[in-house]
Amino acid sequence: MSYVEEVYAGLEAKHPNESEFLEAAKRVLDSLEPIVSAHEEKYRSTALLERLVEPERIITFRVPWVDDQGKPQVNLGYRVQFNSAIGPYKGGLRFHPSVNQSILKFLGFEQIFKNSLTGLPIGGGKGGSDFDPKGKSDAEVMRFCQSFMTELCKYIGKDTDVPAGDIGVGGREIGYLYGQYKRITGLYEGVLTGKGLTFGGSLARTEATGYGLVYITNEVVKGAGRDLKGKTIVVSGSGNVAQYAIQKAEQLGAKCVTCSDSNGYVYDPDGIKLDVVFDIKQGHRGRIREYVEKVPTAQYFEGQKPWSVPCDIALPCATQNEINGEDARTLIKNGCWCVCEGANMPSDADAIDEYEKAREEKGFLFMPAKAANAGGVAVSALEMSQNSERLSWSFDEVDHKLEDIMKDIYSKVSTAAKTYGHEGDFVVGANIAGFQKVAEAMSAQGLV
Ligand code: NDP
Ligand code: 2IT
Repeated sequence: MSYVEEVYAGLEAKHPNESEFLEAAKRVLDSLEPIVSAHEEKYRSTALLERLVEPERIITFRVPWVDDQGKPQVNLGYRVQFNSAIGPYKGGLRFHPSVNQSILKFLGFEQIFKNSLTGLPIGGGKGGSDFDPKGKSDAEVMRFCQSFMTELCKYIGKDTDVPAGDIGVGGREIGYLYGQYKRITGLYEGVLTGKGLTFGGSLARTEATGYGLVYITNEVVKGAGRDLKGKTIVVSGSGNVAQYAIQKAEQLGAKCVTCSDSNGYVYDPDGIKLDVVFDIKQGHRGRIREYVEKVPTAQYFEGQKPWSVPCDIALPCATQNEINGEDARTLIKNGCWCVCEGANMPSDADAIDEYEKAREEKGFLFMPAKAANAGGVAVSALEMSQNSERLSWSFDEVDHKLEDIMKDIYSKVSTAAKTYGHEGDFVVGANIAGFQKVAEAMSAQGLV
C-alpha cells in the first residue's frame, strides 16, 4: 500500500459513515500521489497527510429558536475549523436541511486547497446548520440567525475564523448574523464577509463566484485554442453563483440557455433573461417555474436536471453530486466539450471518470470546483483586507483583481499538472497546486 492509500484506509475505518467527506478526501489523496511519492519520507516522518485529513477542531451546538406560531424549534449548528496553516479559517456557512457533519467536513476540506490556490492568506473552514430558510418569514430567519451567532461568536473573530455565505446564506442572513456578533462582542470588525455595502462589505463580492467561474472558464477555453463567444452554455441552479455566472457569460458573448432550482429547470433557447430570474429569486424568493409565466417561449421541466440539453459548455452551480456518470455521458454525447464547476463537488466520481475518458479521447476540458469557484472566497479575502485598512475599493479595482486571481489559478493548475506528468489533467493540477503551499506551511510549523 502506498502512503496515500494507507492514509485513506485509516480515514475510511475511522469515519465509515461520512460518505461525502470520504469521496472528497479520496479524490484529493489520489491526485497527490505524484507529489507525495517525491517527498514521502518527509511527509511520513511528520504525519503530514494524517494531520491534513483531520480537522483541527469541530464545534457542534444546538440552536434553539421560536417560530412565528410561538413554537420552540431546535436545529443543529456546526463550524468545522479544518486547517489554519496558511491563515485564519475561512469558508462559508450553509443553511440547508441536508447539512450534516460529513457534508461540512467535505466542504471544509475542499476549502483548504481552494483558499491556498487564491494565493491569499486564508485557511480552510466551513459551517452551517440543518435549518431550512425556505418558506420562513424574515422574522424567523432573524431569530434563528441570532441564536446561531449567540453560540458561534465564541469561536470566531477577524483573525481566527471568518465565515461567509453559501447555500441558503446570502445578504439577509449575513446582516442578521453580523448584527448579533457586534451586539454580543461589542466589536465592529471584519468577522464575516459578504456583508452589506453599508457595513463593511466589498463591492463585487456578490458577483465574485459567478464572475470568477466565467473568467477561469474563458482561460480554459482559450487554453484549448477556442473562444467563448457564440457558445451555448447549460447552467444549473439559480442562486447567487448561477445568476452572476449567467451575467458574465453573456457579457463575454456566450448564451446560457438553462437554469434550475431543486424543483426543476427552465430552457430558454433565446438565452436566459436575467432580469426575470432576478425578479423571481431576489425579488420575492420564488420558484424558477415562474420564469415561463413571464417568458412564454421558454419551457419548464418539473423534477428534471438540465443535463440533456445540448450545449458546448456546462456550468453546474447548484449543489454536490448533481451530475452522475449517466448525466456526464449524456452531456458528452450531445456535444458538450467543457465542464467548469461553480458548485462544490457537483460531479460525482463516475462523472469525473467520464470526463477523464473524454479528455483522453478528444480533449474534453474539466476544471474542478476548488479552482473554478475560488473567486468567491478570493474576493472575501479582499473584503478582509479592505476591512483591515478601513477603506473600500471600487468595483473595477476588485473585479480586476478577481480576474487576475482567476488567471493566476488557471496558470498554477495547468503548470502543476504538467510538472507532475499529468498535462491537461486539472484535477491533479488543482489538488497538487493547492496542497503545495499548505504542506510547506505545515512542515515549517512542526507537529501541531
Ligand atoms: P444559493 O442558496 O444562492 O443557491 C443555490 C441554488 O442551488 C438554488 O437554485 C437551489 O435551489 C439549488 N440547490 C441547492 N440545493 C439543491 C439540491 N439539493 N438539489 C437541487 N438544487 C439545489 O447558493 P449559492 O449559489 O451560493 O451556492 C451554489 C453552489 O455554489 C453551492 O455548491 C456552494 O457551495 C457553491 N459556492 C458558493 C459560493 C458563494 O460565494 N456563494 C462560493 C463557492 C462555491 P432551491 O432554491 O430550490 O434550493
Ligand atoms: O465555497 C465557498 O468557497 C464559499 N461558499 C465562499 C466562502 C467565503 O468565505 O467567501
